[in-house]
Amino acid sequence: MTMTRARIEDRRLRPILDKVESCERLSYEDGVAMYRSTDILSLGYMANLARERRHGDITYFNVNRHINPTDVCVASCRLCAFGKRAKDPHAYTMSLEQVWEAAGRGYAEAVTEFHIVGGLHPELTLDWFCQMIAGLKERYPGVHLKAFTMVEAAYLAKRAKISIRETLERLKDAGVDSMPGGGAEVFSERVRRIICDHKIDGQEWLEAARAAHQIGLKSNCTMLYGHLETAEDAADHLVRLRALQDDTQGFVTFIPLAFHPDHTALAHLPKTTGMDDLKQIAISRLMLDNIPHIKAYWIMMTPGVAQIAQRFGANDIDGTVVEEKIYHDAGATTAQHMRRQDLLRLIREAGREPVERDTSYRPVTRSESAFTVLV
Ligand code: V47
Repeated sequence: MTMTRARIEDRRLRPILDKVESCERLSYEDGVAMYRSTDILSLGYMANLARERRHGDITYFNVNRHINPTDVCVASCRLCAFGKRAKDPHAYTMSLEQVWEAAGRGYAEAVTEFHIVGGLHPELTLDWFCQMIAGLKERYPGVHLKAFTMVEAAYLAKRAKISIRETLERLKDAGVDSMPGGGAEVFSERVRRIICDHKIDGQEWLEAARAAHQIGLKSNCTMLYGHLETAEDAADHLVRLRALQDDTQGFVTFIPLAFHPDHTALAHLPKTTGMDDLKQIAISRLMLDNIPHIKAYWIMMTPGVAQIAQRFGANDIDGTVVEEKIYHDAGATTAQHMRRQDLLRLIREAGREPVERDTSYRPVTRSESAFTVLV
């Protein structure tokens, strides 16, 4: 037995280490065993091995802006504190001009990506969204438009009475460059019935992602954890994402999202702990051997945990995230954006080399003068 193997405290992880060392794919059962384990250092060791094999010391970040054109939503998912009924006096819907104006507010020169998601609005049409996208492209031609979750696209398709593929083609023609990973939650039907019963089911989410990838739209993928899911549900979710990725190679980044219960109908549930968050990052890296990037989203796991995650399997920390709303409505106490210099410090102090990237993970080089606008 090698020294490393002997140091693996949880004996059930030893055969998993053998597989990781020989680059062998882990099984669903391995996933369940890892979720059941509390041997966080061994999980971290293995995940770091896989991470450094692929990415060395690099940690990616980007300079992005979130735009949420509306929080009006016909679904009332118990997991969500963001969506509002149209009648709610606190609900908002931006006009096209307001979206275009919000996109350019501050730091516009530096932003390389707009991350655009919102509620399932009962009246805004596919044409309206295509106009919104085309208007953004016209005004900010150099900015990558990462827009609409699979859930939003499926809803627009249903309302327009056309296929998901045609809907995605229309959005792509209007200027959508790729899609974010939200709305996947956890694929387990049992859990979905409780936390988001108004949403498309797991199979439909995967089929929408397949259609996006088939027409050349890359996307991210996510899993919402820390609510009612079991170890089996979580391992199943990762295995299903991995199977689709084998077919399409369309997923770029996986982002595990910690459930924030405040102001939701599940407010009685406890928040995730540091152990949950780091375990989730490590297991994602180990199970998703065909998805290149694993993101520790600092907004949801706090900058401190996202930093440590860079040694537990993550190779991305998200970005400056100007004006995040979805997590802050659910009680996130992190800032709504982070200064570039603070991101750089977090990454460097984790012993990693920061690389600013665009949405396609191409390095972004900036002149010194450009840094001054990135406070
Ligand atoms: O789809 C909603 C989740 C997602 C809550 O692709 C909640 O680069 C926790 O998908 N507690 C939106 N989570 C965020 C998202 C995302 C974030 C960062 C980067 C990318 C990317 C995607 O947030 C929703 C849902 O899964 N969510 N409410 C809540 N109370």
